Amino acid sequence: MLEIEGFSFLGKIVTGLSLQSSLESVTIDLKNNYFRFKEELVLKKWILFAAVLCLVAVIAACGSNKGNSEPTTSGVSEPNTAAPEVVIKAKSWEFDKAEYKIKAGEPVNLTLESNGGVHGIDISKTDIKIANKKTKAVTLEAGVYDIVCNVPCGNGHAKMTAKLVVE
Ligand SMILES: [Cu+2]
Repeated sequence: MLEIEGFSFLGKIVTGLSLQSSLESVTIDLKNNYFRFKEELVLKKWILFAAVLCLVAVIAACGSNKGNSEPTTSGVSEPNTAAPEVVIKAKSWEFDKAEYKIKAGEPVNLTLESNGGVHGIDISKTDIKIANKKTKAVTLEAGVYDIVCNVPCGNGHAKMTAKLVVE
């Protein structure tokens, strides 16, 4: 009896030990897995980080490319002999056309001729101003701009507007 009990006691110890060792191995396994999991997570974070960096670089590159490929924005310079000329005729209180058309991204000599009254023009969305009997070479991006008289010229001054269609 005693011996059997001893055996069973031993057996319990043995079982307990093997249980403990198997628990240990499970713990170690879990630990290893946990660390592996953690490593993977760190690796994934780095991959994600690298991917985001690449994306940012690509977007930045696209942005700067776009900036470079765009035609020179609203440039104004002295008359360019090679450029076509568009004459805007003004009188009190109207321009000779409701709409003037020019090409986008290419210099055009814009001339203001006032016949009757003193007028000048501002081109909206730009800082281009042309005084009477003056010519300026302008290069504009596609769009519709307003031409307005910039000289207080009397009753109809506010009505002196026209469109500059750049396409
Ligand atoms: Cu005016």
